[in-house]
Amino acid sequence: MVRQAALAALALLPLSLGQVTVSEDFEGGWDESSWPTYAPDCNQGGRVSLDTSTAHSGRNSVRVDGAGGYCGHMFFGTKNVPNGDIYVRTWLKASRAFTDAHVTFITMPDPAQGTNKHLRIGGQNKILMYNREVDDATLPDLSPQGVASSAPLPANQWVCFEYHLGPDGSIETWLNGNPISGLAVGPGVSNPNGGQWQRSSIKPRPTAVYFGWESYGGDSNTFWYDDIAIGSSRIGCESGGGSQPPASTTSPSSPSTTAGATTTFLTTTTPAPNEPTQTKYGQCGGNGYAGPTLCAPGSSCSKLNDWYSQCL
Ligand SMILES: [Ca+2]
Repeated sequence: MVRQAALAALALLPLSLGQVTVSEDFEGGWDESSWPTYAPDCNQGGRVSLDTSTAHSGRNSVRVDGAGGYCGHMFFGTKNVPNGDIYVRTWLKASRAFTDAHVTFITMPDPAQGTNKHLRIGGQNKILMYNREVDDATLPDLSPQGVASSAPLPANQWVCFEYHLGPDGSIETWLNGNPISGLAVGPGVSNPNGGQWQRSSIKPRPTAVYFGWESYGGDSNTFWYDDIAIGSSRIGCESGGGSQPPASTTSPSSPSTTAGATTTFLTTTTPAPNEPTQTKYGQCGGNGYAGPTLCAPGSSCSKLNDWYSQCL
């Protein structure tokens, strides 16, 4: 009853209040009491530290050095998550792109699955995916079509990663503000690559959100996190803490996304002097992408899916 009364009172508040419960840019340092480390099973080499040499906002971010092997895992995070809808926004930078191996960079204790079970966000088959620990289901299915419905996580650049977990079991995910179709399920959502996920009716109810690295094979990585915001409605990339993204020095010359343009997109143009180019293996196109679309000499822009083209 008390909780119902509190919720009723909350419902009377203007919408502008209470939507963002966490907003942290780490410019005041890393408060380990609010942002404790988390390694529930074992830790033999993972490390969390405040990094004053790279940041999305200001000078500071939190760096996680994750070792290979399961016991190399290490996270930091918060239990301050809202009831009901949970929206998480973080800016992050990964030092390496995903390989085919299964890894996690966000883990959430999820009592809906059972004791010490987690809802995980990570990668496999080189793309972003969700993993439900209790039955090892993935979203999307890791079929060729499922893999194509998600997107890789660009390496060596700050990206805005957002997701929504609804009390009805719905999931939504955005990368740099763009929805990823393969990383969405829920009532009214048609995801042809969500079959494995929807074989269970478990509705995730995470009690905490932890950011870091967990590897189930040999992959190691370093991640930086900055401008983390958690709330009960979508926060977006620019609000709720954090500054504007790095200004793009070129207007996007929009790779063709017309219907039926499914062939590999190749750019062989020689970059003009002073025109920014993307390094090999960096992102060079995709819906919503606003960075350099020309590739450094020796590589060319190859379309992997509608959301991601890479200099290869
Ligand atoms: Ca910062």
